[in-house]
Amino acid sequence: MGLKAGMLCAAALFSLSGCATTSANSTASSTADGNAFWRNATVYFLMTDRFANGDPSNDRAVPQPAAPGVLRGFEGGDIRGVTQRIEEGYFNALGVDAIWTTPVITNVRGSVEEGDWGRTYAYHGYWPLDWTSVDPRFGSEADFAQMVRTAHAHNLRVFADVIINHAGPVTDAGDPRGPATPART
Ligand SMILES: [Ca+2]
Repeated sequence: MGLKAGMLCAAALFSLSGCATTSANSTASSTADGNAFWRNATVYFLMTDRFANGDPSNDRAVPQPAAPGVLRGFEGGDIRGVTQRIEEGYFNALGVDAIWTTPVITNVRGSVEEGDWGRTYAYHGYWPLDWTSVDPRFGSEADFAQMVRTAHAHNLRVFADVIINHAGPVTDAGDPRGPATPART
C-alpha cells in the first residue's frame, strides 16, 4: 500500500467506515463486503480555501497583516461554498461518490516566510492549532454539520481530513509551539 492509499485509509477510518486492504480486482457487487462502496468510489478532493467562497464575510475572520506571497494567503473559500456546490448538483453531475475536503479545523493565525514561495498563511489547512474547533476562516461547526447533512441528502459521503502527526508552526502572530502530543480529550 502506497503512502497516498495509506493516507486515504487513515481519513476513512477516522470519520467513516473501516478500511481494509484494497485490491484492484475488487468490485462493489458483494453486499456482504462492508467496504464494497469504497472499492469503486469516486472521491473528489478539494482545497476548501480555493474551491468556492460561500460567505465573503469570513474571508478575513483572521487578519493577514503581512502581505502573502502569490497564492500563499487565504483566498476566501469556505464550507458554505462547498455546501452551495453540493446543492447545485456539481458533484452529482460529475458522478462523484464522496467529497474529501482539506482540513477545516482551526489553524495557526500568523504566517511563515517560506523562501521562494514567499510569506505563507495556513490556507491549506494543514497547520493545526486546535483540533477541536472549526477555523473561522472556513466557517463554523454548524456550517460543517450542514455541509455533511446536505452531502448525505445528495448521496455523497464526506471525508473529514485530519492531521494527527504534527501541529502547525510557530508564527509571527504568536501562535504557540504545538504540544508534545496533539491528542486532546
Ligand atoms: Ca469566505
